[in-house]
Amino acid sequence: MKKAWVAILGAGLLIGCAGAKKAGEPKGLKALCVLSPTQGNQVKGTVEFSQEKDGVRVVVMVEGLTPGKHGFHIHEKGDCSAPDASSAKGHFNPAGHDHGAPSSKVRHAGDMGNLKADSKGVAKMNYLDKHMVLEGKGSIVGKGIIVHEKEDDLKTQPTGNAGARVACGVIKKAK
Ligand SMILES: [Cu+2]
Ligand SMILES: [Zn+2]
Repeated sequence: MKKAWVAILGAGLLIGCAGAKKAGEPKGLKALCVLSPTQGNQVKGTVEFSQEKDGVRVVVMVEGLTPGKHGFHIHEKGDCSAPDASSAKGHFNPAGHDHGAPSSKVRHAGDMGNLKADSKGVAKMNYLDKHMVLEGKGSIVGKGIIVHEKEDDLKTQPTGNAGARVACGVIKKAK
């Protein structure tokens, strides 16, 4: 009897989700990523993405950093299972471009440049990204986000030479 109820509840939830998906307008798309520390680090935070008319608004809040700049990218795998987050693999690069700055015409879709931490180790960033998309081909949903130990020099291929990975998270679709 209990099993039957679970099955009915499960079917109801599935129908509910399918309905919600259909009703969503592209301009209302949002995604969220919670960043957790890799082994031996204390860096954590959140990244919110929301579709705007001219691009994707990226709002970041990270703490536990050393003061200064830290490379900040979307990586190709939404997999933070390795203690050093190497499981997230390389920069998300569906177009096969070179690494660059967020403002570059040619860059990886995942190149978000650097976070700049203040003397308390807190970094906040809010910018409009014209390369990333939240649905369809090249969508960032399901990909990983990495915060690095060092500054991204925005030039060195293919990583920006930003060093170790101090925090990792997976981008999930949000309502
Ligand atoms: Cu990276
Ligand atoms: Zn890159």
